[in-house]
Amino acid sequence: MAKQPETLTYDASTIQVLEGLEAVRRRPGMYVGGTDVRALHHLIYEVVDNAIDEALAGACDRIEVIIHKDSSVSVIDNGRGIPVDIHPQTGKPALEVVMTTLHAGAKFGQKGGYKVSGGLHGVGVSAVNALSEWCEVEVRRGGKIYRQRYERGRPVTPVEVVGKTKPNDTGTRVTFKYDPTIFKNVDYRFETLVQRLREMAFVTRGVWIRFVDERIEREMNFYFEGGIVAFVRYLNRHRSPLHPVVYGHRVIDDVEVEIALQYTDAYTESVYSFANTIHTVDGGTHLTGFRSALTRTLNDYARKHGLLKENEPNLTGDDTREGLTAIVSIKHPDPQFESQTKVKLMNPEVQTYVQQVTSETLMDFLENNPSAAKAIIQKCLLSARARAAARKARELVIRKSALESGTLPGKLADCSSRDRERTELYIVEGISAGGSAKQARDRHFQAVLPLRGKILNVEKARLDKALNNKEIQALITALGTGVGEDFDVSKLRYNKVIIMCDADVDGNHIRTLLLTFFFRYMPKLIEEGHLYIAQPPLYRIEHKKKVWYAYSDEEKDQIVLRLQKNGARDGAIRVQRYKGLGEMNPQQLWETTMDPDRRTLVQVTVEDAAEADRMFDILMGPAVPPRRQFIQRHARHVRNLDV
Ligand code: 0RA
Repeated sequence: MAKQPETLTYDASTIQVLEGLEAVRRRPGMYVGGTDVRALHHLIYEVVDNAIDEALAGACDRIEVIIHKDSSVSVIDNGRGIPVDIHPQTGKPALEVVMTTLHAGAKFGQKGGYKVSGGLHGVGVSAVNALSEWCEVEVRRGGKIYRQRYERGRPVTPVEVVGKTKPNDTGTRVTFKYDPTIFKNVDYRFETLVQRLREMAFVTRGVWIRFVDERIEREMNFYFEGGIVAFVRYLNRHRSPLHPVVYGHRVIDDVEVEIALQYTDAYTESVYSFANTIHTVDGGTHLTGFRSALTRTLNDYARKHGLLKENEPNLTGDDTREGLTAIVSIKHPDPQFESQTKVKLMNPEVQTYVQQVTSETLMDFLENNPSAAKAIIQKCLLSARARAAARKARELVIRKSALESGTLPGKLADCSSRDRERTELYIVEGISAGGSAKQARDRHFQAVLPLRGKILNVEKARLDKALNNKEIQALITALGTGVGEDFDVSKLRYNKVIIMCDADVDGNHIRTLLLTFFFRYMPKLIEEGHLYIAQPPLYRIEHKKKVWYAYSDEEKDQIVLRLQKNGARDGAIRVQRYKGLGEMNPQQLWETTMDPDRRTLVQVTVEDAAEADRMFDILMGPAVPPRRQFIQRHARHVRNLDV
């Protein structure tokens, strides 16, 4: 059947072939990704890929891989067998062309319904041949057994008929010994091959792969009727699944898409993607499509069924991957890989296809299995919360180290005394009020830290935002205590920390924010009675050059009534309502709000930590009345504290 020349003649096509194989030997990196142990294994994968291609074409259901004692390898399949008839363009047997010509693999047999191929862009088995010290191929086809031998890629025998077999016994046996002058100091690893061959068996349902390592006399057999569903079950064999494996399968535009997924109570993600049975280690468009569909579908379902409340943010990709085990496997007639080593799939259309299959399959499962759906969503929510907590803790650590620099903030007008029993820090809202306070204070024992009100004056400012705020950071540094777990009250630089804000809405907000901050990050400061709220007067009452201050409406009414009883004319009593600290001159500010002999301070107290936690919600909640109640209930008025 095949032409059998007496001697091997070197014609033009032969020279081309030799140049091609020489190129592979000179630059193995371009064809198998190098000369290391990974590339060495690649030789086996390349031949097995060809056999798997036969399986994908429905022509093969049995593959054997045998590592012999001398580290030569046989890959045996029961596919159609490499064609042996004369190839018209070269006048040579197809077998020789396939084994010696680059890009002559799958493309060659396209007419034979050879649609899907994992082969290396058709570089294929000829590259393995080129990198082998010797190689022998035996083909069973058309009732005959053919054989050819090669050394370093060159044929050293013609394609010969070496025997007979039954017409329906077809297949290929490739035996090769890697070239030790190219692959130095390396050898095959049993475990690496076991893993890869197992994967291939999983994603090629119904193929039996037998693996024998004669060097160590070990044998493994892989056959998975369940395909990738069995793969997911296998990966989860030591974990506790939350539901049965979800499986989807569809062919869209000649691209076969298969997905299988299952959540367990674990925290790790085990998602593997395959393209034409090749494990795409770096993922690609199929994996991207799967992930985006997964997150979107879970969010859609969770919203629709009220498992995610309106005020809760969407689950993120990270949230939906914890505890997830999944296989995404696609088979494409023309796969585009990022590199020769086939680790990342690039075909853009595949993303949409996988998205479609994943969304439909998963939504269908969720709608029909509400209790499993609930378990999955709850698992995702739990991981979202854990992630948020971890992030906060991390940010706090970063912030803490930034705050431990020890240099006092520039805006702080410190006091001269270091007598911790007497010193006070006024935290003042607004730059102008801060200026007045600096002039009004007794600089011997009173320090002033102005805070830019506008920055903090965000309605319901988030606490973590506040912690990132430069103003709050200045405050922490000024106090000297550190924050959170590292808070050390013995390092507190002042005996009294006094919040001084306007008595208006803005002042209320900033006070609430500061209180919340202290509750959360410096509860000890409150427990040990160091935190106070200054009480600027609401009214100034003047009569005949004499001045009174009132801190409430009732107090104002009482003063006015007393003056009237003493015969004061209405026109002679001047009542001024203070809208803010800025309306007072330094002298007035001193007399009314800062002079220890005349001021009113509200001491903030907290009974216990549990109580403080509840208060946090009250303080940060949107409703104003409970917040006001809180401040009234947990603060006690102490007039003339130092008297
Ligand atoms: C070219 C064309 C066909 C099959 C193969 C090569 C082939 C290569 C290898 C390598 C190892 N095992 C293999 N099995 C097949 C198509 C054959 C046809 O159409 O009949």
